[in-house]
Amino acid sequence: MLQKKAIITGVNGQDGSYLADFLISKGYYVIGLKRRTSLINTERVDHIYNGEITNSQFKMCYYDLSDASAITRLIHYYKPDEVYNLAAQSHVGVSFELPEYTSEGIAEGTLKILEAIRTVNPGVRFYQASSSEMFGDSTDHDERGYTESSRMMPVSPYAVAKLHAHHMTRVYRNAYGLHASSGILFNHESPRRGETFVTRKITMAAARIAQGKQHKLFLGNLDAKRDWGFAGDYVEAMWLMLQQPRPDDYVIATNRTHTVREFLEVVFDHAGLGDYRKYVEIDPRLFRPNEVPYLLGNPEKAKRVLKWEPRHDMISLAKMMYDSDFKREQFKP
Ligand code: NDP
Ligand code: GDR
Repeated sequence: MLQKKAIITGVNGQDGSYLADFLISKGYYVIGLKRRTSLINTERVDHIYNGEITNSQFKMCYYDLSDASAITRLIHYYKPDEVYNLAAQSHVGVSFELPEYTSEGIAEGTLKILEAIRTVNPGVRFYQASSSEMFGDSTDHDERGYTESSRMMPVSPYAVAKLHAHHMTRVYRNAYGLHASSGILFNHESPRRGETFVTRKITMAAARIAQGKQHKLFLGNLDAKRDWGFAGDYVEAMWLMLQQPRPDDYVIATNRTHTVREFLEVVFDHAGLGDYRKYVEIDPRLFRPNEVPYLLGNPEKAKRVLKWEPRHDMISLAKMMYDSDFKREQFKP
């Protein structure tokens, strides 16, 4: 059987690195796309890059969301079976400070890839990293949470751009018959999560506090509710979407929601630090101009069609992340 080939944009990111691990375990040849940075930041894929499989299953190439010719050339040259579009300025808070940059990368960058696929080879299967942020402050859900057809009311530049890319993916699917699917993924975290997202910020701080290296943790809104899952579980759902006979949109979530405060309580309790309020201070600068107050996803369709189930919940995830950060901190000066 011919070895399948996949392009992953944003391979250095949290999801890109887990997806590369997953696809390599399935026998794929992975072309991971990274942007140029002044310092090397391939830490999340170094275990692949430095491993023995590099030549037969993994290669990295330069790419930027703004460069249509680069993605066209890469699709033409490597002839991938699948393209996973994970690259983005993915921090919601930062998108209020960099709205044009965030929006152009996500909205126009996705369109450039769709156009490249349509032009070079419409048979390439495409995955778009859509987001639960697109629901914004919509209240169009029942007690089981948001579904694929719930009304979306984005409240940040990031989420508006993601909604643009989400609809563009649907338009290319319907207009040109592309096998283009969007995963509406709710928050997913891991020991590889970026250090400025709230879960990782909390687990890193608790690990440092437990080792006497830090005394305070500054946070913003503790009342926001999120449906948190494990990134390693979610990349499998991305792959499953592209293995279906027909493209479609799927909500990927755990169907449990918790406040930031509850995440804090689980981590500080697991760390043996007791009441988090001894360490946490609220910094008004960390509040956003607009906030998504509540997210709960109903992954019933993914369970039924993809046979996908999350393996981790918020509590096992929080403990996994804290334990990993505690170990990592022990090796730092
Ligand atoms: P990360 O921020 O960890 O990774 C994003 C990746 O995109 C990074 O490798 C980054 O490069 C790269 N990137 C950013 N801007 C550009 C650009 N202009 N050109 C090329 N590459 C770029 O995000 P996640 O892995 O957490 O998320 C993956 C995708 O899924 C994102 O699109 C995100 O918006 C979306 N998503 C994430 C969810 C989550 O909870 N994690 C939930 C729903 C959607 P560099 O490493 O150099 O910074
Ligand atoms: P989110 O994740 O905005 O949901 O986007 P984040 O972890 O940044 O925020 C979650 C909630 O925590 C509150 N919060 C803080 N957030 C950060 N980053 N830092 C803080 O100090 C802090 N204090 C409180 C936030 O206000 C928010 O309510 C993530 C990203 O991965 C997106 O790319 C993705 O699309 C969505 O999840 C689904």
